[in-house]
Amino acid sequence: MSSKVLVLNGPNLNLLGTREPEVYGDETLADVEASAKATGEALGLTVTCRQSNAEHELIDWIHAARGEFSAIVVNPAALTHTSIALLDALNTYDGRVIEVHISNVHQREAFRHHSYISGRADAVIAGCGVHGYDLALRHLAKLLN
Ligand code: CA2
Repeated sequence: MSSKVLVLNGPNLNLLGTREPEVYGDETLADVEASAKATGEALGLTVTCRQSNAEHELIDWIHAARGEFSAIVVNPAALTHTSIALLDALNTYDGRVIEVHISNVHQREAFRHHSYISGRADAVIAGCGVHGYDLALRHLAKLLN
């Protein structure tokens, strides 16, 4: 279990690479997930990737991660700014949590400046593009090994 990492992506991130490339880049979610798996493999981590547009599904996956995954990398997308339910779910989880945002949310609209998740996260990465997922995995490799 010590090397198992769950990468979770929230609402609308299935559209990565298809719209707003100036904000989110031109890589697709499939590209991001393939890269996360390859980076994980190189670091000795087994990476499982999931994306949902449904808050309850993300919550169910976090519950199921207890005792199964030693860390979660999560981009909660817009739920970052709205979801106490997602925060409560992460608070039931004992492993490491890294919050990733592709864009620099602090350079954007004021409503994106607050995150319900950051207080629970062990680290927060924003504004590094999709490279942020790789950075999160590299940090986890240090923490977990
Ligand atoms: O920068 C990020 O990663 C965000 O989590 C992305 C969310 C946004 O609500 C957060 O404030 C910051 C939005 C995800 C929408 O994804 C799309 C991707 C491609 C095209 C359209 C939407």
